[in-house]
Amino acid sequence: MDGQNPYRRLISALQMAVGVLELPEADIHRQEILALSNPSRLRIAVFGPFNYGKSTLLNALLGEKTLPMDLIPTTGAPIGIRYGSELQTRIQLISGEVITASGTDILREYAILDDKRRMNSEVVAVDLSCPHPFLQGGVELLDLPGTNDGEIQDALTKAQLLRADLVIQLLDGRKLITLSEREHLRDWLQDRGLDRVIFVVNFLNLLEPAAQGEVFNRMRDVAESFRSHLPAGISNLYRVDALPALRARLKGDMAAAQSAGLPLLESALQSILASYRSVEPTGPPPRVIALAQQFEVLLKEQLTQLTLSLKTASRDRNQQRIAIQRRAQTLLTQGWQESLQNLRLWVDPSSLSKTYGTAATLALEEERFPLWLTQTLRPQWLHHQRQVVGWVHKACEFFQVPRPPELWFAFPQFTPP
Ligand SMILES: Nc1nc2c(ncn2[C@@H]2O[C@H](COP(=O)(O)OP(=O)(O)OP(=O)(O)O)[C@@H](O)[C@H]2O)c(=O)[nH]1
Ligand SMILES: [Mg+2]
Repeated sequence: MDGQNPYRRLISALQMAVGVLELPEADIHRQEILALSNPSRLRIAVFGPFNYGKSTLLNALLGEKTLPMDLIPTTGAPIGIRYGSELQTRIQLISGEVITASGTDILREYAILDDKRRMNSEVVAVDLSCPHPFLQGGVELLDLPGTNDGEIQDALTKAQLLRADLVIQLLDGRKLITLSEREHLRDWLQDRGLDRVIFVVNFLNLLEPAAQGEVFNRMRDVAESFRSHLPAGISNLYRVDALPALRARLKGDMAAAQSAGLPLLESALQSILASYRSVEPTGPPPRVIALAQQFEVLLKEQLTQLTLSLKTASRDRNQQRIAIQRRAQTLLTQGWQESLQNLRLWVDPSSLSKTYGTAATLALEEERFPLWLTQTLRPQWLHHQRQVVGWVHKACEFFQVPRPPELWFAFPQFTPP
């Protein structure tokens, strides 16, 4: 650990938080921290309204129809694509179950929107492994659901965007970018500290050739007004015709791919990634800050719960102590009262004369009354007294209070008549 670098220190603190919170292996935060601990992992998110060709563009980059794409709003969960020796899908469900399947057909079952444009609420994360060289060395591509298609989707997409090192913002060449759309871009990206953004204009191929240049220039204004933080000499605006690019890749047609704009985007991505890799981060990027904030909330919740259970435990302990003391007090008082009652009964003149009358008379007659007193009556008297005093001492011991001064009754002095 580099103790001097605040970014590395933050990552270590977050790693510790994963342990403290005892997050399960499937937890998305835990995975995120593990990914951050591996500094070579760089995440590129493709972002934009639905049907802008995000999934198509990613498929073109991967050279395969890996991701579901359709004319209707489609992508129903953020899909992470990392390097792996085989094309495989891994779906994590809210129940903790993990489904792995070869290929990506299973995405149609779990990662597309339903007919009401809702996400599958059972799905926590969707990850693909794909043997494409572009992903080698720790690049992760992220296909996001379209925005403006539902509050929950938007919130999820926002969270995912913060995890990205680079955002590819898709623009639709067929549509004019209105002022409100510019504001939307600012809300989603710039105001949230996301400045590593490149714009890709799609669908220009559907315009008349004469209009294409004009539209692209208008898009340039949009891109220039957005202060992207990119390596020197790298433009933040590209034209890619996603579907023709994908078709060209599927056919292996280099020239067609070139005219669809794909290689230019690819080489820009490579340059950006190389430049990010060469710089050791000194301060945490927005996504790490966002993650740290989420952890702060989780840790605070944990702290509140622990403080509460600590308070409850100490209150319970206190109540238990009080209950034990009450019980002891009752038993001690009962014992003491019984012993006192026994003493009272014993000293009662009529019971004394009933028990000892005959023996006392005999002792008097035989002139051994003092001896009888010491050997017979006095031990009985002492026995009863000890019983009473014993309870008082027990109570003192239990309640940890000093014993009272000698509790003693003098044995009456008898002078024989
Ligand atoms: N003609 C033409 N069609 C395209 C182009 N790019 C994408 N499409 C089509 O547009 C539709 C939407 O593409 P997707 O890639 O599914 O769009 P998306 O942005 O991923 O959509 P969501 O996942 O729903 O947010 C699909 O039918 C694509 O075939 C293009 O450059 N030209
Ligand atoms: Mg999609």
